[in-house]
Amino acid sequence: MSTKPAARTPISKVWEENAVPRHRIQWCPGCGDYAVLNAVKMALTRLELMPHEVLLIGGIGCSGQIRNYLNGNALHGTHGGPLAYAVGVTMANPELRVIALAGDGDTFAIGVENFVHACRRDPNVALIVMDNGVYGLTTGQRSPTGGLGQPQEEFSEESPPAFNPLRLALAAGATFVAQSFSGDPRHSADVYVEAIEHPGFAFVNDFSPCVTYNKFNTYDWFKQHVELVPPDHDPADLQAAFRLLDDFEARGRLPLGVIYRRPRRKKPQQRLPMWDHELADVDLEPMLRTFR
Ligand SMILES: Cc1ncc(C[n+]2csc(CCOP(=O)(O)OP(=O)(O)O)c2C)c(N)n1
Ligand code: SF4
Repeated sequence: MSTKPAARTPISKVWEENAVPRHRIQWCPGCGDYAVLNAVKMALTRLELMPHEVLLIGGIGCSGQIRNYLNGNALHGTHGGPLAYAVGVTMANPELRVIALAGDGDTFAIGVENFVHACRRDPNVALIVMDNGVYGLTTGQRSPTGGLGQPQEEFSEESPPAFNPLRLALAAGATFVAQSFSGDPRHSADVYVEAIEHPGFAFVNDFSPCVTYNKFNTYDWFKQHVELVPPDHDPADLQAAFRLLDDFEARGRLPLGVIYRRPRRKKPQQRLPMWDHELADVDLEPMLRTFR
């Protein structure tokens, strides 16, 4: 028998590999979510986090599948629920890096109240939204961010104007607001690193084209409309963040990068007492005996 200690898999290898073989990934070829997957892997590798230090929480949707393909501990929540679970987990265990990975329908339609209250409560959670403007999994119904960039003199009940998640996040009190694009996963990874390191609620809206159901907001369309946040933008200035959004909107452009970041004003988070006493002091033997 070898006396050599078992070699530990280096962190870079842990995250590099998919948790399932490639043929079991269910996304359509070309879906933007592949680039989000790669960018998340790059970010976690760069942060040198081990899988047990991270909890990945997915919602229901094509986007929610992402947590099945990553090697970390994961929880598959309900549609609209990833942030609710994420807030609960971080209250119970503030040591964990909690990352919610959600769809735009998930976050800005059914889950919008969770989004607004996460912005104002500032939990230590990073949220990455895979924004494709449609409900991909249920075959392409229009989501709140649907219609982005389409001229609309008038609108109907079914097709109201596109919702702007960055403005809502800023108005609701989020302490980190950023945007990225699946066509540039290296830039996305840079943004995710900052989001995951942010001590508070960090929201990243990642444009992740649905190649099957959104034939307007394609990769080419995004390439023509995205533009990096200028280097002289001061992300610590809330009014400057709103001005930046006004300026980009007036020019028909979509900003990529960190739009707003401010230190949290919140008192250090306390671990919620889940039991009257610590489990370490409880004799579990009598209970376990009943199962033997
Ligand atoms: C409570 C509830 N309502 C509706 C559904 C049906 N449903 C499943 S996924 C989905 C929308 C998915 O769209 P989105 O969140 O944008 O994610 P995508 O599939 O585009 O990544 C809906 C409406 C559900 N599973 N649960
Ligand atoms: S339906 Fe759209 S969002 Fe879903 S996997 Fe296919 S391309 Fe991606």
